[in-house]
Amino acid sequence: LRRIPHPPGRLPLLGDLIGASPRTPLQDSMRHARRLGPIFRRRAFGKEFVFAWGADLVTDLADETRFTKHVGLGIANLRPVVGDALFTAYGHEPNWQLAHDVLAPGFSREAMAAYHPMMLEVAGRLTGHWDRAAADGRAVDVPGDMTKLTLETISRTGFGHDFGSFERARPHPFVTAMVGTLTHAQRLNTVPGPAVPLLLRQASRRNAADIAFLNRTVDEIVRVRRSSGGGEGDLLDRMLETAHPETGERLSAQNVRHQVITFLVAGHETTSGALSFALHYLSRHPEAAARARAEVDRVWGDTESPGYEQVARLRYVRRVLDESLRLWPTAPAFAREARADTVLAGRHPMRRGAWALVLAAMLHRDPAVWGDGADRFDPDRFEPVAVRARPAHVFKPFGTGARACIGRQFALHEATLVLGLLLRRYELVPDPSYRLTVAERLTLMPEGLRLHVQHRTPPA
Ligand code: MNH
Repeated sequence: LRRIPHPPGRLPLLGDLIGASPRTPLQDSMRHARRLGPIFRRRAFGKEFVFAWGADLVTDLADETRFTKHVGLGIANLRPVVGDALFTAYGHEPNWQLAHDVLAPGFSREAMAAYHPMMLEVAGRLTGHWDRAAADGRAVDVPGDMTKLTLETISRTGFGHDFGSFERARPHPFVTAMVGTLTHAQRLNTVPGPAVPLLLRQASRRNAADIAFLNRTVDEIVRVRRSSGGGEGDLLDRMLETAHPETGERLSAQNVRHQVITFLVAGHETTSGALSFALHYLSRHPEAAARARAEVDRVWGDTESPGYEQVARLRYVRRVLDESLRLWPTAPAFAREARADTVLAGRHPMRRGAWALVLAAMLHRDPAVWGDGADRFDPDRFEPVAVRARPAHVFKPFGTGARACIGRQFALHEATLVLGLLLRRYELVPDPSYRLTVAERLTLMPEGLRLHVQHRTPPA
């Protein structure tokens, strides 16, 4: 790793990552950030990592002419799982542009409107499940249930596959294997490379088994689709059948496998966390929940199934979601590297290929932008006037530039729809003794969050 030179004394050099908690690297970094300021370094295993979160620094790093996505750390650790699929591809790999161009139409407005009925159907499974919990007076497992919901949503809309998550008492083995590989990728960052075979031998073996399971699951999904002669134009059809509009090139079988795993994982884990944090905040902020509920009642009336257009009109619900993603961006960091020798924010020289990790979770709390009460939940920060008054690059839950999230609209539509449905149907009763604890496995999740749900009106 090349260094960012710095004025002496301005960037304190920290000790090791060893001794830091391997289970919460992001929250560790947030603590350091608060102490050390908008740019800082940490050393680990003779390597040095630069972290940036000040709004002016991130604004500069968002300049696509000088910086681009860096594939490193946790993302590079996922290459054995998903190779050069969209999320993990190096910028120079031809499969990035190919897959991006072939798959982007799968996230157009029209495509999204076509997924909507399926999203509603999956949400119906969730409310069925919560209705039973409400009837029995049982608390619901929020992250567990949101993960079932978002996995079913992406697998059915994207791949025509039903994991049967709501019919299972335990998570589907695909989820267990996925969590295993994510956790492993994160842990690899906390062990020096040469020591991996020694320290993580068993873990590596388990990881290999997890990868094999993911592959088998996906191969079966592809086999079923091929034997059925094609679906109705979902993501899997695009992957299998669509040629690049200009070059006529197609994704290879191995690349399709990697893309399917990527979309199943990227397409549900982060959305599940976003929904879970939003439900936590709604349960703790009855005034926000009341405003959101009033909006749902006004916009949806008592239609059984709100239409595609009626979801985008839930402006306040969307602000609740944005505010939750501000406080806990469920993909909490992304890395940017210099395309050529440059000077970051006019102060820090960077060589070509040098990179910095952007801590979105801290950018979203920079007091220079968000004020002193930046740790407070307040959806009004996302009122249009307030958004217009802020600089462009201070809210980055979906990353930035060409490599920003391809599934952003999908996630926002799904999450807004589900929050609307849940708010309309239930009162969310928090457990007063619950203290928000954030679990990390590359993505963030409120650990152990349970809520009691009660019907707002007696079910018909
Ligand atoms: Mn998503 C990239 C956050 C939902 C598929 N996603 C990214 C990045 C962030 C991100 C941040 C950029 C990472 C980087 O720069 O290294 N994504 C989210 C969040 C949600 C989310 C916070 C939900 C909330 N993502 C989704 C959904 C899908 C998806 C839903 C698919 C249906 N995301 C992707 C893919 C990429 C990506 C694919 C890689 C895009 C690329 O590099 O071209």
